[in-house]
Amino acid sequence: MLPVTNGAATRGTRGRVGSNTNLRRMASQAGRPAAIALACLLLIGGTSLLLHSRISDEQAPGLHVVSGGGAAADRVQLLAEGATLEQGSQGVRQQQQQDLGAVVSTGGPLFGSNVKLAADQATASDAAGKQAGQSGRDVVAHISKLAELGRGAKLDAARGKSHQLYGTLASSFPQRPDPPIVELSEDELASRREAVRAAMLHSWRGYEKYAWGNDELCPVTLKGKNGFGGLGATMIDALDTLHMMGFMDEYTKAAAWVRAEMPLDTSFDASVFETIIRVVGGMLAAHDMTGDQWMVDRAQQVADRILPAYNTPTGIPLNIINLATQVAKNPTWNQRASTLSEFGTHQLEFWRLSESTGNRTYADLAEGTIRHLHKLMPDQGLMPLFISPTTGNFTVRRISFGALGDSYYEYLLKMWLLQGKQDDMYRSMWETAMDEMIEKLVFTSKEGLVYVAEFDRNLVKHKFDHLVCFVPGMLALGAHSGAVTGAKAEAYMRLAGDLTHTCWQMYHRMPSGLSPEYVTFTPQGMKVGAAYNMLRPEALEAMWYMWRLTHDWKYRVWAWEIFQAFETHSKAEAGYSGVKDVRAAEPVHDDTQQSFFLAETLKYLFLLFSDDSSFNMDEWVLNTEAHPLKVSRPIQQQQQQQQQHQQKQPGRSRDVGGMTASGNEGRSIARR
Ligand code: DMJ
Repeated sequence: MLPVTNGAATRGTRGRVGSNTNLRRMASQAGRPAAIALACLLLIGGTSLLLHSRISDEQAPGLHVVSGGGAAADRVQLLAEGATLEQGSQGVRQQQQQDLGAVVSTGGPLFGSNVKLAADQATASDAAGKQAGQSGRDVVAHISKLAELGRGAKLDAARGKSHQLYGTLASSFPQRPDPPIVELSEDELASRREAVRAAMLHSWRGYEKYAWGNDELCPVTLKGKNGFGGLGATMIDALDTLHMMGFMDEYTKAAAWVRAEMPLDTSFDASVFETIIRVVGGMLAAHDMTGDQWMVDRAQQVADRILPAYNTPTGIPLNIINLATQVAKNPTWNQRASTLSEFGTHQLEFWRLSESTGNRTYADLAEGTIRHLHKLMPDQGLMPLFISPTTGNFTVRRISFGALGDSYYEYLLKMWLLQGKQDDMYRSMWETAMDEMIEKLVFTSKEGLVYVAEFDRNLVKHKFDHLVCFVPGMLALGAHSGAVTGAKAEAYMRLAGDLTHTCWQMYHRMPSGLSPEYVTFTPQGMKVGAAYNMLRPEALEAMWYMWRLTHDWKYRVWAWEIFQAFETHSKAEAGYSGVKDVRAAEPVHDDTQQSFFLAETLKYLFLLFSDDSSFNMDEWVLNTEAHPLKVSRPIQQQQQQQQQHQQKQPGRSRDVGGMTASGNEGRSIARR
């Protein structure tokens, strides 16, 4: 067990969303001169419209899939930015801070929805706050109009290109009536769980029959493929879901493969991030659920092969490592920089591995990178996407809660939770980031959909990845767990609800009922960006957290509709497949069953139709691949709890903290 500090967590007080000070600050940021500057910027800004660019987060080594020709422009831009910043390396940090500061001050007026959100929180008696909010809204309304004109002009210019990229299928979809919200009986809930279990079994059987030991199943051509280092990503990703759902024979067979056959020395350039979240995380979760110590041993063997990636001048790890030769590198397309969402998503797994092995190395290495960011940008929450592992400085100014950025923010909150709320650095970095996100990147579309935009080279990009749908679950978890409290927690919950609604609309408005990979928001409304669907989990993740924390039945209704769309359009002869174009009423399969479909998508669906005792959110934390890890507690608290538990339950074999114990005794998750 790692030593843990016993000091009480201190709570940050800065930037309270609902406070009068903040209202006034927001309103003053929405000042007229800055607003006019921004409008001019938008009107005369660069001609390259990047709304359709996308670099995939699927880090098949060296294979950063680019979807859409716009990504070429994105790369050119990254290279140019990198070059410029390299030249001025001495002033990089200062420059970035100035730039961000400038953007904040000029970007203020556009953040109308944020001002509105803050204004809405003002109490009726708080006339000063209301007045400030109102004047902010007036300025915002004026400037938003100008900005929209600017965006409209650029969109017109880009329209021909967009049609080339995405064909002539309609890309904008009208609202459809919502389904009725009906509460379900226990029997109906049980039958929904059963339907999800059947989907899991269908996915698993396909993998077992045609792709055993491979990373993923090709469910149409009926074969396996390896994109994650050949460690059997699906096998390991599926372990805890099989266990939760009570498929014990299948679990046992898969676990035996992990123990005896998982190959560690295939010469394959593996993504460090994917290997940690899927393979190391999957085995640690299996350990935490069953107590099988050899799972930790296997996780450690894999982690040890990855550690050379940390041998850099700054300790910021490289993205890719060959598991056989242990030679690590970064991709060339981003100037050999390391990626925020990748090095920022090792912390949970490495912390838990250190706890389980008694070897601090893993936790210290992973934490070192976050401490580096904290030192580099002590007052800033939003972090750019790429950093040089050699200089330790950022190489771009791009900020995103989607691909390349997402799970860094998730892990700030979850590290605070996993460590038993002991280290306030993580919590306060998370709170600052959330406040900055709300202030700078949250918008409401013309049709009333709330979304989180991206930021790139002094411009806000009104692009919303399906990946960003993890944000509402994270906000709700933060509010529930006390990472923020009072009016701010309420504001976070409100935003979480609004964002979950947008994520739901991304499915509900499509002819197939499946969400595209990303949408853009234009003056004409929500439009499809990249039309494919990869069976991603984030919207269902949001719905699960929101169901659990509000008990509003609409989340179960929405989730069920999404599940039906998977059943209708994604189910293949063996397993489930992604689809190429969600705008088609009968979309074509892409022949890949992503391993996260078993780890995450089906797990969240199962939990959505299970009762609350199925998963204790205070005692378990899900990693970004939905693998449950056990929360650490201060040693005193652990001892007290053990004593109480033994007094109450003398016959019980083992406390696994409210989740599945092997054999499913007591408070089990693994019930139909
Ligand atoms: C998963 O591998 C993880 O959730 C990751 O954080 C993001 N991408 C996929 C799911 O979409």
